[in-house]
Amino acid sequence: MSLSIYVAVVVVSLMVSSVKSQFALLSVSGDDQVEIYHNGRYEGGTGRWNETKQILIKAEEGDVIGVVVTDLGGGYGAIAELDFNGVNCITKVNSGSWRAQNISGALPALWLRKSFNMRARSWSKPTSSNLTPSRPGIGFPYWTGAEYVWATGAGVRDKILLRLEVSKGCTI
Ligand SMILES: [Ca+2]
Repeated sequence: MSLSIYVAVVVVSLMVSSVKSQFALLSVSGDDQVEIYHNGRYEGGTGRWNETKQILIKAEEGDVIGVVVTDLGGGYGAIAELDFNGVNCITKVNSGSWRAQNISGALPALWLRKSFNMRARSWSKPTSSNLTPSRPGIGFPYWTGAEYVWATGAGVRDKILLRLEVSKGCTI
């Protein structure tokens, strides 16, 4: 392949990929510790209840955002928001596109895969966290309307999972 054809192929490939995917800003805070995954890849996290992690990711529809939140006692809660395609996909009590599940022991297999079926495994809309102080995460974009949430059946010193399937039509 000549250099000019090679360059043309690379340019077209980049154009196609830029149409399919775009940069999205993910913001997460949790009481007490957070781990963030994008399509199964670890993207960072926080170690304290009042920290906020913001990550710029290259996302497209169907991608999976997974968040593991661990409470170590006292107040508990998690809040997340993905700014994708001009839509703020926010965590909200009994609403929105994020799904939650409490967890004890090992993480469920394949939960970070696109093919994972949340409905078949009883993932539900996030519930209220009644033990989170008002807006503790420093620097979180609260203006988006995101709320601190938790998961059904989880209490103090528990671990929950939050999962979002990225979509242009993210419901809030
Ligand atoms: Ca706590």
